[in-house]
Amino acid sequence: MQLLEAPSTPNSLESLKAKILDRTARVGVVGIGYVGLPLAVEKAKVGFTVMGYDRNPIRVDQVRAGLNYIRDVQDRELAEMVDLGRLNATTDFAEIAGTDVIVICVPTPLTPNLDPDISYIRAVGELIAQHVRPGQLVCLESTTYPGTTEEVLLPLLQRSGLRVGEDVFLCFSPERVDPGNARYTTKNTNKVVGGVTAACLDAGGCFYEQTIADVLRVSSPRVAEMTKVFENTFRAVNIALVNEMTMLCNRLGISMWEVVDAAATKPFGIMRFDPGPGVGGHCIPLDPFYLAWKAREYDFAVRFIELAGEINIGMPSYVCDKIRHALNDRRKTVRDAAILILGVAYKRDIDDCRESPALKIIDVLARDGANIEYHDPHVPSLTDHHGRSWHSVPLSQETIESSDCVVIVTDHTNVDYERLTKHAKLIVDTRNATRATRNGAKNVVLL
Ligand code: SAJ
Repeated sequence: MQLLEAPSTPNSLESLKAKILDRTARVGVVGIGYVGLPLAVEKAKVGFTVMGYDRNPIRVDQVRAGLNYIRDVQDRELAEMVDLGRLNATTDFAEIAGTDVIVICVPTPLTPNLDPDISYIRAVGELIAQHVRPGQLVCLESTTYPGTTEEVLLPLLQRSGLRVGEDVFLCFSPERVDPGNARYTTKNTNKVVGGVTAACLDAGGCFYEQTIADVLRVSSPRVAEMTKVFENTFRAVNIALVNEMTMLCNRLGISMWEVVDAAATKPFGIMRFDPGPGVGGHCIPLDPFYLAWKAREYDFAVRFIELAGEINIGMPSYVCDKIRHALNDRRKTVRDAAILILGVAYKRDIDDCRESPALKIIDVLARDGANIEYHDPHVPSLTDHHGRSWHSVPLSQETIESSDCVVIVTDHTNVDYERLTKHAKLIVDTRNATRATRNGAKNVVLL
């Protein structure tokens, strides 16, 4: 779809850009989570006055008190922005309705049958539409299927009678946050932005260029939406490929871990992915299904997405089979076995358990009658899918030695794998975390 060519009224676009350039533009961020809070702090740091909006009063109170709750945000920077009066938060949408730039960073989950749930986007769109005024820029950042901005948000804004591209401006710019990545942050990860009209794109590009050096302006919101879901589909498919190759290599008596290391020496034409116990987080397991859902509307089956999902979703069960066979080889059953799950976060060195494979592995082992404990230095406690509370146990010598099987599900760096390898009866290592310490030990079984 080509950009609509509605000419913008010079005063609205130019005055908005002038406010952005001289930092008098007030910014509203809807959703101050792992995407919204880093964005809010970065905008405040370059001089904007930012108001975060969230339905969660705890988050709002923490921001107001200058207390950080997102690991990728520097505590000191958030506190400083709050002290300077550049960053605030509210649970009252009316307090951000009048801002000049509204950035939407709300969740885009899936329904139980893997259909997109854009109810959060729609709800915010309705709120914005009730308050929208001339001169505003609305940017959607939530990962979603191509078409959401123009099919869902655009009609809502147009309901106000304002002309999108003349009075009010609408863009899509995907978030590219990699939780726990210290090298690439909201500040230095280049940005893609697509506008409903040329003027929308001009306003959106101008806004993001105030905090990010490399902003790529694309021809439409759909291109920007598709870019994001393609990026995450690329990851999901390649993770599934390495997982499927691991299952094959197990039958061939080949270590896929050694194959991955060897293949990674090729300086071109390949990108490293590692086998794992499954795919967690709130992006990779979900986003590709947004694209698959939209494709079905066009009678198109994205078979890679379906197959990758099938393989990745099946990995926790594969891990449980590995555990079952490893115990069986030692004349033990899963039933009544003392099993320690080491690492429950969905990936290393973070504290997020959403969609974590560990939770699925715990479900299966508990159903089979195992006595389960977990240790995760980043996750002191958690509530599983059944509402049951768990608490991380200390990784003591006694805990290690008394476990019939230690399952490394997340390879946090701050764990003593040498001590673990030395004292555990049996380790099922789904992350090759013991590569430097097992030295041919017979008590370690790799995925
Ligand atoms: N995983 C593997 N093998 C791999 C890579 C990942 O098993 O080789 C697993 C991880 O353990 C984890 C899951 O897949 O359980 C997802 O890991 P991830 O790092 O791909 O996903 P996220 O959700 O933490 O962050 C990703 C971003 N990560 C990277 O690009 C490295 C990026 O794709 C997106 O910006 C982000 O999702 C998002 O918000 O969409």
